[in-house]
Amino acid sequence: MHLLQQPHYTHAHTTSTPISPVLGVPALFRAVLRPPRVPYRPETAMVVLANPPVVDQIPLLRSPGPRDSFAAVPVVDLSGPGAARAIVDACERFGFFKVVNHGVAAATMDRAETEAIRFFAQAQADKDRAGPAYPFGYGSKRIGLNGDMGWLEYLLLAVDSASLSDACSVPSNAAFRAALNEYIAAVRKVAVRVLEAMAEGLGIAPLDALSAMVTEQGSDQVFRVNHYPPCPALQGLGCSATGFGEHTDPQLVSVLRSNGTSGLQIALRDGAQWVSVPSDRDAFFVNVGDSLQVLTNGRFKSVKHRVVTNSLKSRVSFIYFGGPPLAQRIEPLPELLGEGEESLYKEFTWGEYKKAAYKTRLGDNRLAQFEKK
Ligand SMILES: O=C(O)CCC(=O)C(=O)O
Repeated sequence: MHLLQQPHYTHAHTTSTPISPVLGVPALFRAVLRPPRVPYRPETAMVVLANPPVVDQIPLLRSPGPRDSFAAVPVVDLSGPGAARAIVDACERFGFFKVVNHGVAAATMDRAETEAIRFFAQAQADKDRAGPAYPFGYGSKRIGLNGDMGWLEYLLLAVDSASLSDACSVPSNAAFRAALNEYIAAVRKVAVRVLEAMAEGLGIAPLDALSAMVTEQGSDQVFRVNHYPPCPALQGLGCSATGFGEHTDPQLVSVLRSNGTSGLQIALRDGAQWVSVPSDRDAFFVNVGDSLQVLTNGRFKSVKHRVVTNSLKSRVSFIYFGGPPLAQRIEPLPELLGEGEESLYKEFTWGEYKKAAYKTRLGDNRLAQFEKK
């Protein structure tokens, strides 16, 4: 039993409150959530929402099908000679790529996943003691402070240098903390190698021009563990609950790894088409963030992405977000500006961008207010 469901579902034969906008299937949605009033028969008893005010606000999405699968995800062999060129090409085309031959031991990833599953399997009251998520800790369904909701629970954790910040005691379990610290040290190395290869591919010197921003003293690194329980109530209805609503990541890069359950989607062609990323528990997926878009003066695009929950299987994901120190100026690197080319953006620091981002909804175009008109 996935504990996230416990406080929100009950079996009853009553009319439920509609969840929210169902994209593209309103009639179906009404039929499910406002069943005709018929005499009670146990076999028609249905799952209804006992705590609708929260779940009410989770938007539904069309369930992805096989035709939505994105077979062309660029794959970068991080140990191969062509990594630098392949990364630049993928960042220009999609702002997204998959990394293989990354050198992180499967045991490191498995240990972190096992401990995360153990954490989320605790009683809700125990998990709630690790909350709230802001600034850091456990959260459930509410993402950020501006009304975004998703069918997930998560841990939002601060990273100091290459491990969890001692200033935050969550998670308190020693085995979980040790597993996450081992994972964070490893994934951070992947982020550094990716950023170094990126600098090489872009022809920027020194090689650590980008990676130093996420490793130097005071760099703003965040780690997130997401758990998306299955949502069986929607099985076979053609729609799925939004796990994590569409957004771009504000930092330089994010490095994601998930269990074998798919759900991640990225937007192609400026958001005109959503495609599903086939899951690969042995690989990492890298997102270009807004800051990297600005550092490259728009040559790389931060990728819009979201998560659609599965009706039958849980998804567990780990995301390392590499951000610079608060005082770091986010502006195009001089080497990347052509003759006479000007920055597309106003001047700002990472601290200013982060402050502005906290005031926005997930799906807002946060960079818009920093663009030169
Ligand atoms: O859980 C995932 O796969 C992606 C989540 C995500 O985009 C995020 O936490 O920012």
